[in-house]
Amino acid sequence: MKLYTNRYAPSPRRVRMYAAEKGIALELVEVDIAARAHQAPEFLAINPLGELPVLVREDGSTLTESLAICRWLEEQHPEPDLFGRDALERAEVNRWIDRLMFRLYVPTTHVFRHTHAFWAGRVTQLPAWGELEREAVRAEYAALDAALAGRPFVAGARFTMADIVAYTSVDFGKPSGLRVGAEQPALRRWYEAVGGRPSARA
Ligand SMILES: N[C@@H](CCC(=O)N[C@@H](CS)C(=O)NCC(=O)O)C(=O)O
Repeated sequence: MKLYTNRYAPSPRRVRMYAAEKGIALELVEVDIAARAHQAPEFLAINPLGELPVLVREDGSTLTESLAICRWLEEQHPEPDLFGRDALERAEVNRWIDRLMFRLYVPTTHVFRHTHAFWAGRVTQLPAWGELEREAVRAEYAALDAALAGRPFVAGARFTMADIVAYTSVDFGKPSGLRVGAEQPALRRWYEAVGGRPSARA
């Protein structure tokens, strides 16, 4: 299977990290966002939204949305389980995924889009909005720190998709100057532990 991806972007990274944890081999096709290759007619024919990632299945059909891709792969490759082994664990993993997508990932992308030089001239930037979103991200770091003080991983005792969503989002804060500080020791411990997994380099 082929994955249209970009090495710097957090959404395709979610899928690469997930696939690495599962041992699923994907043929990576790099799409250069900086060169606007994702807006070229050839790529828009694959995903009219002009977004990454896109999975191309063995039958040639395509699937977009990083979480839909991972959930589809999970059904084909149930082990090792990353979405929850029973109803209760699945609910907890999904609760964290939904929360983190809204309260961590999206605000982190807003900070990048509205305050970073990369997007200057590419989109209309509203720096004040970016700074407000920076505060939202910091608040979610503090909430994650509190949650992780009581358990090793985001959704409980073991590594799941919730950790992939959290890790790729926190890591994507770096270009915008967002950092996990010493005042958040549980978050820092978790961030370093997850960053040490081979899948973090995928
Ligand atoms: N909800 C989508 C988000 C996809 C998305 O926004 N991808 C970004 C990279 S992280 C993208 O392709 N951005 C191109 C652009 O904004 O022009 C997913 O999870 O796959």
